[in-house]
Amino acid sequence: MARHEDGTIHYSGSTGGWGSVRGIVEVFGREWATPAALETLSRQNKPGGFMCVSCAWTKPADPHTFEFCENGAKATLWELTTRRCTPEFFAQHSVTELKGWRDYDLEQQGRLTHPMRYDPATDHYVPCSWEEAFTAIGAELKALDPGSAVFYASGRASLETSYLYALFGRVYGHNNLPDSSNMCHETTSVGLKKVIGSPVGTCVHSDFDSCDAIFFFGQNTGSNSPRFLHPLQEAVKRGCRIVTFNPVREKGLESFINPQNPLEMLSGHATQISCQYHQVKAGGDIAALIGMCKHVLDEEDKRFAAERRHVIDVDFIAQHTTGFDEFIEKVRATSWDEIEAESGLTRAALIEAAEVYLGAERVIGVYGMGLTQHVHGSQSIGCLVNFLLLRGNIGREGTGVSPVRGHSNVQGQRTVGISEKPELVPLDWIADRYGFEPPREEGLNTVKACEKILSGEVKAFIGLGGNFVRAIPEREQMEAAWTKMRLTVQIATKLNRSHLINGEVAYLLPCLGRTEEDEQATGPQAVTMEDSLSCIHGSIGRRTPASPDLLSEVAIVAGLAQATLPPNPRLKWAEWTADYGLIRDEIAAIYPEEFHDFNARMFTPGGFYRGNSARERVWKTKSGKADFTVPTQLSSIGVPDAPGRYRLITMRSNDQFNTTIYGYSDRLRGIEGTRDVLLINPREMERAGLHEGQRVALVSDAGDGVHRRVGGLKVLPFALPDGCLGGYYPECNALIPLWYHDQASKTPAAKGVPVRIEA
Ligand SMILES: Nc1nc2c(c(=O)[nH]1)N[C@H]1C(S)=C(S)[C@@H](COP(=O)(O)OP(=O)(O)OC[C@H]3O[C@@H](n4cnc5c(=O)[nH]c(N)nc54)[C@H](O)[C@@H]3O)O[C@H]1N2
Ligand SMILES: Nc1nc2c(c(=O)[nH]1)N[C@H]1C(S)=C(S)[C@@H](COP(=O)(O)OP(=O)(O)OC[C@H]3O[C@@H](n4cnc5c(=O)[nH]c(N)nc54)[C@H](O)[C@@H]3O)O[C@H]1N2
Ligand SMILES: [Mo]
Repeated sequence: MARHEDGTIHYSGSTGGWGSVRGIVEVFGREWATPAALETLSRQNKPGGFMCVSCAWTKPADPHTFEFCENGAKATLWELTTRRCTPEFFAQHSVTELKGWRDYDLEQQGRLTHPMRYDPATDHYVPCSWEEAFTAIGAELKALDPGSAVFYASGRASLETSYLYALFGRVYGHNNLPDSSNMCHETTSVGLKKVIGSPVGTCVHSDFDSCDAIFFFGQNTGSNSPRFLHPLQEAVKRGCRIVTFNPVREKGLESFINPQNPLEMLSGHATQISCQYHQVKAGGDIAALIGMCKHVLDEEDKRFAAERRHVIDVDFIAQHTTGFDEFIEKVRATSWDEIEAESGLTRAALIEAAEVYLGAERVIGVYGMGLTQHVHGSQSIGCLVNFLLLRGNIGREGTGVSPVRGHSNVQGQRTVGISEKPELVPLDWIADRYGFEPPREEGLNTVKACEKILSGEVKAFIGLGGNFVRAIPEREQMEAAWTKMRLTVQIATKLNRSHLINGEVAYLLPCLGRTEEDEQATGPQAVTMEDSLSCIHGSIGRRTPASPDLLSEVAIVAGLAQATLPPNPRLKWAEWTADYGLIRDEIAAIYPEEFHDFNARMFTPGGFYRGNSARERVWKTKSGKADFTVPTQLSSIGVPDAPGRYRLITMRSNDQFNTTIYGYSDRLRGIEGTRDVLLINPREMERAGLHEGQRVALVSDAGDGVHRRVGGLKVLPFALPDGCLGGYYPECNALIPLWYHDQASKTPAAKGVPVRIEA
């Protein structure tokens, strides 16, 4: 374990490099290097190959020999594992027993092989036929009020599956279609849409080839979208400057050795990624952005007075924006003292950052969960947009705002209708095409679904992938309420905790993974997904399925729909299952602008771009312009500071994909062997009277009187700003109140959770 001078731990290597290769070997041993696995990996993220099941970063038209990263390889190998979780396994272990297992050990059992039904008499899962499962689930759904059922999607399933899933929900009679996006970039879908009229980022791949500066807020590229390090490295090499705001010094944003480059690997020569790294306080981004805007406006005043020259883009502001005057009034009225206190950064540091901005013709703003998972996350996004608008940095080549999405098709699921917000879906067209009246009232998002599960109003839950119970806040209350539901159905590849917290009637339906051959009546099928930069890619699995008893996600959704809905000749569930090209025709008919000639274009190298109005400076906002917005406060934290109260950041390690824990090595942060840790800086340790290695508990300090606690955490000195703590997601989710979420979008505020330490 490497140490800084002050005793804080860190990783002394670079991101990428040999460490990333060792990372794969450590998790998969020799299993990873079999010819079949290597063959599969060599087709990852390439035209004609399959699209990675890990992150949503874009897949270039000219891929590397191995267009994958350490974590993409782990995700693929995780699906390719030779281990199987069979009916015999379930016969040996009761559900109650399995509830005591770690998340890691549950998924270690390997791929699910048979459809299973929960048998309450024995407390075991028992095998059943697909026919039996569909019929029973259909009968349950038919007996319920459709408004009391929730159809969740986790962001991985293809556009084809997602389209059918949303259609199934609407014909059945609800818009209760929450998505993992509700815990993730919903803040973007709502916050960015409000100010620039686009719910997704405006950048395309070539923007990263021509930008002069990138401002990075709360996105951990090295662990969560490592392939993005390649364009970043290339950008730095041609002189682009990267300025990072993150409470944690994430290794990937510091330095990178490209594992695909033999010279770099042998020489150990790393590229320094960020030229400035600002350890902003958790929730301090609004203040940091206002500080930088303040310096830009000061310079505008100075240089205009001295040289009659503008540093802000006055023409763009006049022609394309609203709200500028109110915004600058707010900026001028905000003192540097307040900015320093709320951001935890000095005026000098913020001026240094703003100088990079002023020196750059073309600037991109990148962000991730560090902005979205806060109570005032939408306002942080608004402020990032304010900052970019000042110099016309949206809607020009080499500029833009670029949220980095999570799951490999999470953005696409929203594009093709998985949404609880009816106004985002062309319901009239759907009504017309299929001859039914779709529900028009707003459906339940994740937080609202949880509220109604707690109150008993939601009686059925279907999960298209994911591990909902583990991913949401308020773990204890939610787990208790979950078992009161009448019906729970989980469509999954591997066993996880959500499968063990089941309703009265419960089914576990195992599906094909994306790497596997999907053979249907008309032959092998391909599927499609949309990446973070709005490009659509075809994907073909070629591996032999993990078990002959698996069905594809399309077949499962269609099977459930057929068993539930009255016959309607326009809903061709069987034909669609036989030929996914017909589903793509349906998508093209409902979304012609984005998906015309879908079948012909799906294998375009690099994907086909579905377009973005804001990129063209067409603003689909209420005002018809891009809106400057005035934040209502400088901190994005939802409860005021108090003595002994800390802001807990729930983090992902380099050895996990969301709730899937690959192993216990967070190599890039130097944390090894355990995830039960509390990260805290040495000054705060001293103030709190803690010593390294001591076991402590975190308790909720949200002021609502509810007792929430996570114990057994080992104190580790770590370079964090004062007042901030670090812990892992999902272990710390029990500490997040359900009501603690972004004000505009209800995205749980997992990055600024109010807690106290109990020694
Ligand atoms: N290997 C791997 N890849 C993944 C995932 C995974 O779990 N593992 N998950 C996928 C999913 S679904 C998603 S959404 C993405 C998530 O990818 P990211 O958006 O990177 O999400 P996180 O790792 O949760 O946290 C992001 C960063 O925000 C920083 N941060 C915390 N609070 C603040 C703050 O107040 N301000 C600022 N500026 N920064 C802050 C944290 O230190 C961290 O570096 O990754 C996707 N890719
Ligand atoms: N505290 C805290 N909480 C968070 C976050 C945080 O940063 N902090 N992040 C939030 C975010 S960004 C997200 S996206 C959510 C994630 O929430 P989810 O998307 O619900 O969770 P995952 O862990 O991605 O789901 C993993 C499971 O998906 C199943 N699976 C894997 N591949 C497939 C497949 O191809 N098909 C099907 N049907 N199933 C499959 C496997 O059974 C696996 O166990 O968590 C959120 N919760
Ligand atoms: Mo996510």
